[in-house]
Amino acid sequence: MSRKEPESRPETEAAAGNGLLHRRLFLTQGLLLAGGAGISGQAGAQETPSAFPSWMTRQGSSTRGYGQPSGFEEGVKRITGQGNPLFPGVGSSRTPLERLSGIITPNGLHFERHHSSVPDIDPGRHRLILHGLVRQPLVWDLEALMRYPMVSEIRFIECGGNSAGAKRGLPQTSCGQIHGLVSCAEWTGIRLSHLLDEAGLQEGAAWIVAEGAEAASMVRSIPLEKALDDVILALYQNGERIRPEQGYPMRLVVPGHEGSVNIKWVHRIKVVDSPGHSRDETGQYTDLLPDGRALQYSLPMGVKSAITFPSVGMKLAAAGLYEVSGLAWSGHGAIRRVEVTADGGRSWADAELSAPVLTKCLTRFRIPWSWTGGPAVLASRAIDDRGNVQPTHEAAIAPYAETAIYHYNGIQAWAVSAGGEVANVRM
Ligand SMILES: Nc1nc2c(c(=O)[nH]1)N[C@H]1C(S)=C(S)[C@@H](COP(=O)(O)O)O[C@H]1N2
Ligand SMILES: [Mo]
Repeated sequence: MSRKEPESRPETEAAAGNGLLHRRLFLTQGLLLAGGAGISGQAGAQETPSAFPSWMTRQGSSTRGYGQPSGFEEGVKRITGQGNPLFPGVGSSRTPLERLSGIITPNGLHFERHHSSVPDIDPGRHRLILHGLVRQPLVWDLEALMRYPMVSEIRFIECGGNSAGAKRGLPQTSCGQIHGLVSCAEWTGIRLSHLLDEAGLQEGAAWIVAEGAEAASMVRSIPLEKALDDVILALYQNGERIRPEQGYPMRLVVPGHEGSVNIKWVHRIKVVDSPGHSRDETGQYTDLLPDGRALQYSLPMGVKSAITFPSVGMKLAAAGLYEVSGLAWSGHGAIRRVEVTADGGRSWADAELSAPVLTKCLTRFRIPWSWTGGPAVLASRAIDDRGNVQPTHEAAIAPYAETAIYHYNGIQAWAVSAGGEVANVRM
């Protein structure tokens, strides 16, 4: 009997340098590879249980009114900042991107950004007012809004200030700490165009200004064209009513546009002929240029990606086969392609995009990698369906003043040392 040889050797199936492999190796020759490339070494470390574990011999717990993750997952938490005692309630928390998989952010881990604090809104007393350049100003309570036709769409929200740390330096924290001001949820609600149509737009209408109902009322302007396109007045987040932190009982979801225009706790929308130049869009979220001028209303977030596994702070246990995985997104449309390098950008291979691949939505990418145990520099480069390519760090910072912090989407590289430690590096 002759043993069947693998159709091609792992070496000849390389997709790019330093161990990046074609995914079909996983699918058709996965076991052969595993046998030869080290996963078995890891699996071998597990002992065969010699006795029944306690959970097989004792009664467990019963049903719960509202479920919680396993106690063993206690470490999977939002990354919260220090806070400032002078501004209680103000601040942000980040999604631990490297502890999650797929594209949906669980509601309890959706990042937060509060400019004053989280109001405790009684939904029975909350009202939404639509006025300004409309034929008929309107006001709704929640009960009235619930009777409108709704849509459900999976969209990311990314703060304009996300990744600012990576723009300025090389934080050795965690992927979520650096890039976790982005999250993704299924938002259900009413198309804003529907409500604007009902009020009837007047001549000259060109922008809307939206205001939140918290104590310091965040205010932001949105071009009418966008408001009539895909903006949602969202009432549900991943199937349940929006969490207080995300804008209970209603928020705007402005797909692909910087987080701050996604007004939470929205209670007033005014149709106007020019942007409002509010405190929240003049003091912040502008892009300072080298000549001292600043760009305003840079609303769509650029095409971007980051490898979440492996990523900074992790340690690879042994040489062998791994699945490199990460997230890509674009405020301009859908992700068309993600390229991955393991040799610091000398060669690139296309990663597999895991379905669903949706517009203005996080997209999960994956590619097998055979780590030799030597140094490697991993990075990803995303391309969207409008042809936008994620820029290098140098290209991303070039147009702006040195102190500019918003809208950074440069390529993120992670170095794997011979010992398996993963660090944040420039490529
Ligand atoms: N009313 C109100 N809306 C708001 C904010 C706020 O402080 N108040 N923060 C904005 C900013 S800067 C961002 S990035 C997003 C964050 O949304 P999230 O907290 O649901 O992640 O909400 C935006 N909408
Ligand atoms: Mo933000």
